[in-house]
Amino acid sequence: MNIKHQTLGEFIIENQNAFSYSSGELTKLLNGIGLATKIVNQEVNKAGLVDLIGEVGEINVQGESQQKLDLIANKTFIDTLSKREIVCGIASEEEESFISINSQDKNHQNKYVLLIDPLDGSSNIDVNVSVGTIFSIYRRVTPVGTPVTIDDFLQKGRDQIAAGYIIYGSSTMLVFSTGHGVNGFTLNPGLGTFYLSHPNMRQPEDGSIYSVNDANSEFFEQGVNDYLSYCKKSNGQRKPYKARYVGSLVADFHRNLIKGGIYMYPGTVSDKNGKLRLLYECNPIAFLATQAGGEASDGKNSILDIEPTELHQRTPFYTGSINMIEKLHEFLGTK
Ligand code: AHM
Ligand code: MG
Repeated sequence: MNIKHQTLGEFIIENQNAFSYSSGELTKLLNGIGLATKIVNQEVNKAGLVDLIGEVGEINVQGESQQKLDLIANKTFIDTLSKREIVCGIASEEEESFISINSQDKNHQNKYVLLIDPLDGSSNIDVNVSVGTIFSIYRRVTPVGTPVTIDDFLQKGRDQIAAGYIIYGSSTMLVFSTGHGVNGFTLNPGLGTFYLSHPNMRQPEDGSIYSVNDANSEFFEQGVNDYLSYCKKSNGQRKPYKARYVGSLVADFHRNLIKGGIYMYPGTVSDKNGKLRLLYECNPIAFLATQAGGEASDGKNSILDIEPTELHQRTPFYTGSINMIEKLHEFLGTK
């Protein structure tokens, strides 16, 4: 088959045997995510047309104001996946606690839990800049047929079965990995079909883009600022790196994945663990980065080795081209 014409559905069926613990369940789950994505995509695209923009006024569990599309995306993913009984539990960045699905039904044999940031970078919605969805899938650690517990969600990133993101950008793309490389699919909006457009994505080992909220630099540790000065300096071999930061992790990561670069959200003096959530944002992106030949760390260790202790835990986050992360670690003294 000509790879250019392969649909998401065909790709999933063709690669089913490569999925860990394959039983058709992960296939259903990925198809369910694809379906929910198309619904959310329609809403995101309509945002400028109808009165969907603006804050609802509610404050989410992180203490941030939620916008309508956050709520719509959250509900769409939860409804689509729970009604189809594809997963046994869902944890969302927008929900205080995890949701147990059909926990009373002893016949409910589903093995997977989903962790999701339904709409990341949502402050960009009302200015028409790309936003994204990030998801992470684990095999439950408690017995099937029993209610899920917090232990099913507090797993190390290294134990992810699959992870991915959707970028609602100039095109809508679904990028995911089941532990056998990273593949990207682009939505044909006319047909409502995802096509394999970026097979076997690899992050260049070197890059010349750095993505960070530079305005916070007075609060960064010295090593981070020394690395930033290094990025901004030319030398005999190269020009200064390019600064690119739109404030949507998915968009900034996607660019750096394709072109080569580094994304940073360091801790600050007051917020030692930075802003990003380990389970909903950092682990899935770290899984993809390493599957594509890149790296992700908290400044010392691999993100994927962190033992989570709470659902909404935050961590400093650095991800990108492997040689750039290594250079950063030199400046941080953690090489
Ligand atoms: P959110 O989950 O509230 O959308 O926040 C996460 C986002 C990331 O997508 C982005 O990289 C970062 O926050 C931007 O934060 P800042 O505005 O502090 O630079
Ligand atoms: Mg987020």
